Amino acid sequence: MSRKVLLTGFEPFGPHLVNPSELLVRSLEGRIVGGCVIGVRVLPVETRTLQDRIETALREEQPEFVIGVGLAAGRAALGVERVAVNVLDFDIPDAVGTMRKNDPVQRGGPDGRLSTLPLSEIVAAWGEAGVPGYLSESAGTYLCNQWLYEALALTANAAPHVLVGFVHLPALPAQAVQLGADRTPSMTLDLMRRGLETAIETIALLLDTKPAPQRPGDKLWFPRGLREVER
Ligand code: PCA
Repeated sequence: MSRKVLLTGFEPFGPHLVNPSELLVRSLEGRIVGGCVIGVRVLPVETRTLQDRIETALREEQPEFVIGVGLAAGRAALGVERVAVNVLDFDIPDAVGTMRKNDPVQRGGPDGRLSTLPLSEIVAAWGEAGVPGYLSESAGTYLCNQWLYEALALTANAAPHVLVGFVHLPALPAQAVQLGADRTPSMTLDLMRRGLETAIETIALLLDTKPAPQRPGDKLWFPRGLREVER
């Protein structure tokens, strides 16, 4: 049986007319990579609906792992994020005008949540594949950080286990031209795709060799996210 992976990208936001994360995940929709069938969602950059959209996608797809992808214009390479912080502090409003300053993602939640992807293995695999990529220590305090925090909260007690992580992308070459080539590093969509495929293959291989421990009787998707806790 093939594994299932969920990839999410984001719609364009702020000054950006395109979002490479949307183009990237759409280009992989329905494909099989590393024996994994890829399900895809593209999410609007809306803070109030983000948690619901992630939860719905997880319920519908029931993936073994999920990778969120977003644009971080100005970054020089792919960055797999180590941690999400319990902070929302926007520089610009979201796509529907909501601003959040010094707000928690989850009131009373832990200060940080750590990605459950095999981070060092992914970075090593990028190196071997010739894809520039690194381990990033901050996903920021905007929607991508919120995505990682919410997805980790929603899956914290999920059975079977779901691995969760986030990859930030640099700008596309055409965006670098628009934003100022002297100050905007860029990467082609093809190279980004090779990077994401490499990450998926690495995670799938790891799951093959080290399957997540299953607790007896754990058969169903069982989200115990923050809303379940609050109920
Ligand atoms: N990047 C933003 C949100 C959506 C996206 O693609 C971020 O880095 O938070």
